[in-house]
Amino acid sequence: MSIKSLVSEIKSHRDRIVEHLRRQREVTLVFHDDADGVTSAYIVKKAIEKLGVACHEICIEKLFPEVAQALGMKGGIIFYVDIGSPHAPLIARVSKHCDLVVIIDHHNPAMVRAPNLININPEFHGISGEKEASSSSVCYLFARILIGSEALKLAPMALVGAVEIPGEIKGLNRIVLDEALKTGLVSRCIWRGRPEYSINVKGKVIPRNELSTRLTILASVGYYREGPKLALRMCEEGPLPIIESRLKELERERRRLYSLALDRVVRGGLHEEGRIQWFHLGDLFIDVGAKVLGTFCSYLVHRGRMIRPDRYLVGFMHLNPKIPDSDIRIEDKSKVSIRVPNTLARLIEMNKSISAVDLLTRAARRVGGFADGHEFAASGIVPRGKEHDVVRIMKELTRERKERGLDLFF
Ligand SMILES: [Mn+2]
Repeated sequence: MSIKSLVSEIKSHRDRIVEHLRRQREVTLVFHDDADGVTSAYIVKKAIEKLGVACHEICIEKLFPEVAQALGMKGGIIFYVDIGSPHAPLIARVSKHCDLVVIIDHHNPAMVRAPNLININPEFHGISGEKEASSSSVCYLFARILIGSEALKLAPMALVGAVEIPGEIKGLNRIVLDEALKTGLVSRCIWRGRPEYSINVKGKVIPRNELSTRLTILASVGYYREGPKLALRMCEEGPLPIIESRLKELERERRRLYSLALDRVVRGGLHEEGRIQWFHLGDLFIDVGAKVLGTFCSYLVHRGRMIRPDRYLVGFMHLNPKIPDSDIRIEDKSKVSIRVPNTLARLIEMNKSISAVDLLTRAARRVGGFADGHEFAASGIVPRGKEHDVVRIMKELTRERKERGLDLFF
């Protein structure tokens, strides 16, 4: 189990993928709305275009079943990058009409066997998708095998996606770093007092961390304002004036929305029920990507004096039904985010309280929604109008544990 085994798996699929690509004029490329997703999409797009096939890119914030289903009905070839592996069984089920579906991801994968589905994930080969391999690095490996040394020039962008994985650069990301250094487009630099790497994009040199932040802001805050397109363009052409001014606009917009939302939460918008403290922003964030709700919750946990440190913080907002660059709509849904303040985090670490992801996944499922995430942060989608049921179920779930004697501190 190693990088060698990941390489031989990709090699084993290569001829079949090329054969399928040669029969198509265009493929659909679905990617996640952050820097890892954008750089993954950029790398795969360049490799596919090299083979003379065009790409139609669709950026999504979550793997909505409606999106997978609508794309599956259209058939053809679909690539999912930095998204999809955990939902491979669902994708397989709704993609039966497709010639080929290729998932390249590093999130915890679910195993599924379908004749037209390829699920490339480092976790299947004993490589950690949280510590050693970003999705961009796996996509780079894929491109390197698909088009050979022509892919070398894509290594710097893979290194930008790998910013998502904190700490020392190791495993597959390390191999990508070595390849990126060979291009002469990557150099060592000091960033915030630490050794880091700068990337040269069309003559403009920029620390990879800053490039990564900008790509994420474009794709998420700018989600409904052509942000994902501009982010892909930034991978090709670097920080152009038009992109820089759009970024300033988005930063301003985010600050404005944060202060309106904070106002609402402070002025009676924060409700407490059992161990849940929650708020609902309605349509306030409807024109920015739903990821902004999660970052706002994190901001509240760190800065908001009204937030109790021993309770789950839960935020809701109405989800904009549009999926940009497609005719797919996600009607009547709300986005929910959950964050864990510090006192509660210690209890979860000691196994004395339920993790954010378990709590939200169970509550969302009960109302016909879905969720994913980690111990201290998670998010999900629920039917609009079911928000208060979600709160009530979470209240019950946290109380249940107390009665079972797990929460010694409450
Ligand atoms: Mn990722």
